[in-house]
Amino acid sequence: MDDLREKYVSLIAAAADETTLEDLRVQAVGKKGEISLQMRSLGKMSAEERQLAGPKLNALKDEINSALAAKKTALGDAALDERLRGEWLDVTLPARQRAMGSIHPISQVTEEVTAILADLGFSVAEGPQIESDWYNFDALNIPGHHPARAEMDTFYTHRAEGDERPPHVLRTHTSPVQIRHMEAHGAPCRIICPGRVYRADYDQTHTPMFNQVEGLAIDKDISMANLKWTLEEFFTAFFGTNVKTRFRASHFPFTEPSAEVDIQCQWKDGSVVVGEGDDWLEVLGSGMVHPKVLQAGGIDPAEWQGFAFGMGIDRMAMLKYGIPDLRAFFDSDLRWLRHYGFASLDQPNLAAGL
Ligand code: 2NM
Repeated sequence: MDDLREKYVSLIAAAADETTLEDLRVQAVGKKGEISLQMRSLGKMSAEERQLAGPKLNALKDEINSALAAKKTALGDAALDERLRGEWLDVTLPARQRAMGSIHPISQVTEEVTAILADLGFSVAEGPQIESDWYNFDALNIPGHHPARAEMDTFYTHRAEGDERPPHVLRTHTSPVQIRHMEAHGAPCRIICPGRVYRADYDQTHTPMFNQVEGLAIDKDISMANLKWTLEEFFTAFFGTNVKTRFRASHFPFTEPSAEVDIQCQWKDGSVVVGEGDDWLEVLGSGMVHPKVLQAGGIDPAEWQGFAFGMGIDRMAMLKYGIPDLRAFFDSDLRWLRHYGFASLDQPNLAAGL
């Protein structure tokens, strides 16, 4: 028995893995194991011999079983330690480099303009980019023969052969959204309509698609004074400095009276600085909404009046961020986007001073 004990204790101690250990278990205390065979031989012994050998064999069996269990635990712990060493992760290491996009200046400036005008009580309205000619022209007091239709270099869609209805157009301004809003919600109203507009024109300062924001405020006592204050608040917030404005009498079919608005600026080594100097830069068209336009929107011009304005987002972005070429906005040149783009986690808000 002592030989058996010594043999198995040292074999178990030396076992390097769980398979070896299991083999040892079968060999020692399995059904046909050495110790089990010894136990079976107890039956052939005399009563005295059995009384002596029985408890010793049982004790040996217990001892080997607990040696097996202890070794099994030790092997498991070692395996776990080994795995933890292999799978160890340093969470303080810097993260892997990731390709990061940037916010396009047009998106950035649209958000900035929206934030400022939202703070002044305007909410955003949107509408289709493909419009009927009624919403794009007629409702805005631009009849079929009006030169503005030609001036606007409109993109027309095709009608099926034999379909005599006037073709749809790619909207040339976002004003149709305002007509739709008047129809749906009536007066009073304060909305801005940012979005893409289309004109068949392409040179240094024109692209066939560009972005516009138009504003509309309708109430019982709205005047040009409200328009002037709103725009001056807007420019001052947008450019982050006091900006003088100049209103010049102008003409649009959809407003009467109409004004083009210039902002104070100065030319410094070939680029323009807003808010200082005594030059002027035209940035916006505006006026009091024409009674016929209110009527087209289902609003009674005897009861209500309103101001409207429209400006180019792309141009405002160029002015604020010193971007020289309009066409580069739509080239999808990654170097340009990285240079002029904005961090996605650095979005404008009024509390941060935009
Ligand atoms: C401009 C200039 C002047 C304008 C008018 C309207 C509407 F639909 F309310 F009549 N929306 N926008 C407007 C007026 C737009 O853009 C240069």
